[in-house]
Amino acid sequence: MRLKLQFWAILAACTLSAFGEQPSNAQVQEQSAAESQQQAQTTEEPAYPGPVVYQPKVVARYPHDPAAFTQGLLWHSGALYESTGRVGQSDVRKVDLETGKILARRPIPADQFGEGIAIWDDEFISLTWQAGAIHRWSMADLSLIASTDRFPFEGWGITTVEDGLIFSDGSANLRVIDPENYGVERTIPVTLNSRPLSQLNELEMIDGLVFANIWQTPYIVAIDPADGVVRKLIDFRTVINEVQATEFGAVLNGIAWDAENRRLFVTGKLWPTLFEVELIKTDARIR
Ligand SMILES: [Ca+2]
Repeated sequence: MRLKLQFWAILAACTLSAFGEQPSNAQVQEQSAAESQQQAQTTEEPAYPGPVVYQPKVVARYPHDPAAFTQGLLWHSGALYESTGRVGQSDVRKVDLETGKILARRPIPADQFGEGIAIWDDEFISLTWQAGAIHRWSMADLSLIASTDRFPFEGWGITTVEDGLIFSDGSANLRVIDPENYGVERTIPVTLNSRPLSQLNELEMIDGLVFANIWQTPYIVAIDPADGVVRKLIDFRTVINEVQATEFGAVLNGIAWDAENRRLFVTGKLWPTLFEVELIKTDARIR
């Protein structure tokens, strides 16, 4: 009998596993892999419609401010730019990769909860969670250029696409917005194996796919913005186990891409480490 792995069951188990309460999920996956291998030898496998599953290989570790409640992360011109959350503690900052030192920092208004950050032209654009506020910051010195408080969505993650900005709001929809007036130009329902995938959080555009942290899980997915289908799923449990975060909110969150040198960086909220990783393709399947 085929053992079907239900993604949400895995997700629930993995979420617990990330906090050290549920050690058995890896065994479940191993059993599934063994069974599917055995099955492949005896029956005709239909074409696999799901995402290709990857494991991260850590190639470098850098210090990360353990007080940074990371909500947005990007790489630009030799430095990391990060936006952080929590009311009264939110800011945008320029960070030196090698040392983790904060090179410049600007506070987000104290009554707002900072969220994602993205580039548009020579500015950074940052979201807030429930304040309806979007801020524009100078690329030169992070000074505040303009703000609006009329954005009609929750702000979670944001990244840059060719025709605008794309943001998440915790739902299973990504939206492309006009970088000037923030009007919605296109809505992209996101699906994993034909099921809506919600909790989309921090974003990064990499080689034509929108990478997204799935909040409170050990997974980053890569979404095709043309149809919203998840093409890749990266399982970060090994990295999360290394970090051994104990605080409830200290989850994997933060993806940055150095396109010039093809380096992928990930970190988490309140994590002391930022990881440079390569993605290793596996035979694992999500059903
Ligand atoms: Ca990002």
